[in-house]
Amino acid sequence: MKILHIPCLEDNYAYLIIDESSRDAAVVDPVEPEKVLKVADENGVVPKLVLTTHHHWDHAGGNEKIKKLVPGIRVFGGSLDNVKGCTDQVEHGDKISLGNEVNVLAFHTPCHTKGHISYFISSKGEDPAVFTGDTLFIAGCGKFFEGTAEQMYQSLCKTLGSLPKTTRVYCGHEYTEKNLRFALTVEPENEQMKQKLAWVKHQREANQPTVPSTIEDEMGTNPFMRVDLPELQNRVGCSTPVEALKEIRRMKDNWRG
Ligand code: GBP
Ligand code: ZN
Repeated sequence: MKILHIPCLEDNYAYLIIDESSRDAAVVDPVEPEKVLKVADENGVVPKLVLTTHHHWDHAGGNEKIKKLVPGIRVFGGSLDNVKGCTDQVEHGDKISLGNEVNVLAFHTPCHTKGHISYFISSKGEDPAVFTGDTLFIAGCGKFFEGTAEQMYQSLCKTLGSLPKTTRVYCGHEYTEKNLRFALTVEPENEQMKQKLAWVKHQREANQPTVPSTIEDEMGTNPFMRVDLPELQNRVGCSTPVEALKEIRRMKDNWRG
């Protein structure tokens, strides 16, 4: 499979996923359908599926338009999330196939929104990929608009944290540089974070994305995924993973970097 980034709006990413054997394609959060369809056209594919991570307009706001531009396209989205233009509601564990070789598995990852879905994509002989919308960002996580720290802990550290370490992580926004600068205020001596920040600055200066990461990388550099570590809990004055997650989110919400 091939995965292409499509920068949209200020700092959003839509993605085009192509099954090369059948030339079938899916798009994740196509908020600017014309941009996405241009990339699809350049690659000789017409998308058959839309995978919507959550109901916010900067993710689902292009669904009605892409349905007009691509008649028959199916629009997937979380059943608890009131996704615009949704034709197929998905629940945790639902499977969708793309072409002959690509399988999509839906995971309910609530908290940023109630019905947020992350899509895990696999194809034989390749490292899998997960599209995490605004639940897991590279070195960060989404704001808790419609859920609790308990839910975010389950979504981030259990559901996404149990995926294979080599899983490539594709998130909904380019927030990595700011996230890592914040992360270093929590763990100033984390060498892996420092190295990643240097790479991220280099990428951004060259106008290149910092996505994808991997689950393994996130375990080393994402403070919100590191809350099981007692030393991190101590550092933020907490004694459980959920308390630490809540506290680090509160710190980030108040941080003016
Ligand atoms: C910044 O600090 O750089 N631009 C600001 C942050 C996701 S988008 C903007 C922000 O708050 N982003 C959201 C978030 O979760 N950020 C994580 C973080 O700052 O650590 N959105 O566009 C946001 O979800 C939205 C749309 C929100 C509709 C509510 C509704 Br309703
Ligand atoms: Zn959002």
